[in-house]
Amino acid sequence: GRGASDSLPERATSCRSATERRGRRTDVLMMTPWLAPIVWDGSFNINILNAQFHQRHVRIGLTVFAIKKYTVFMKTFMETAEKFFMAGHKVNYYVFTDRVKEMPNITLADGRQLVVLEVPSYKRWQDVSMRRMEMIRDHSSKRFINEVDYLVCVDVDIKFTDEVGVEILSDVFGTLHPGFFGASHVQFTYERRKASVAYISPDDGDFYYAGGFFGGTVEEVYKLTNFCHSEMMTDKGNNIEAIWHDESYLNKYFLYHKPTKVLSPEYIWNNYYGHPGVIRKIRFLGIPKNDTAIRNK
Ligand code: UD2
Repeated sequence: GRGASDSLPERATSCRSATERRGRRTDVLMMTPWLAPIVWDGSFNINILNAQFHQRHVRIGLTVFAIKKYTVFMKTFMETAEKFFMAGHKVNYYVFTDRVKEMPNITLADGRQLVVLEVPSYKRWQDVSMRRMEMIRDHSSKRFINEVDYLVCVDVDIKFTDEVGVEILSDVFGTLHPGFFGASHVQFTYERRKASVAYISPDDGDFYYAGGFFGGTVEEVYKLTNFCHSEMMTDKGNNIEAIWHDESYLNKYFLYHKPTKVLSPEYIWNNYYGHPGVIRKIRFLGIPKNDTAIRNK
């Protein structure tokens, strides 16, 4: 048949949005089945978004944990965040650590501050990773709710390599794990043992979300972390621990509480997965580490 565009009058063509005229992304999924945006490079105009969020005087909290040897990642983390994370906005860094003395001394831009929160450490690295949920929850109701509008909760063994701005902000958001964004839901590494409350049936699942980058309003992050921590405690009581720890419980949460925005793997890339063409910008990049040397010490 004849292509529809051949017969379109000039007027109709000009109804396309500016984004479309500049070249809409047709190579990636831009919307979840429940109509939440999936944030890819080229899907937003940062100047318009910055103006909107400045009008609201938005305050953002970035939570990160540097427990035991992981303090070595702090300097690069902070330096690259100063360059690329929410430039021009009000930012509080909330650093949870058991080694306050090892925190780097870095000059911060105007409107940004470092808040060091001293917390206990756990013997097993799995517990260190999982207990983040409890600590974020507790500080959300005690402190974060009075100080910031949104929380962004990330791993520390990562560096910012490009802009991460207000385009990520929404009521509750998760990030597509770089290892699974092209995979089918049966391949996702959800918890598959029914004995765990993190269990997800092979019939279910939308996406596989990374444990290392999620967030939302303080209220929503409270609900998310409270759910994950409670579910972990239930499993602990039954002597079972989900296969990917906090990440498994996070995936369970997002199955039943759909994120209002989903970030593309640009936001938590790892060179282990190469550099496919759909990844136009690598914004947040995992730092290779020797797991056995850095954990459990
Ligand atoms: C993945 C997830 C992570 C978590 C973990 C659970 C990504 C990129 N990362 O990371 O979020 O779900 O799997 O298995 O999706 N930490 C310390 N001290 C320690 C151990 C851990 O501070 O001794 C903190 C630190 O902030 C670190 C985080 O816990 O970034 C997660 O631990 P990891 O990075 O060793 O776990 P990994 O890389 O398997």
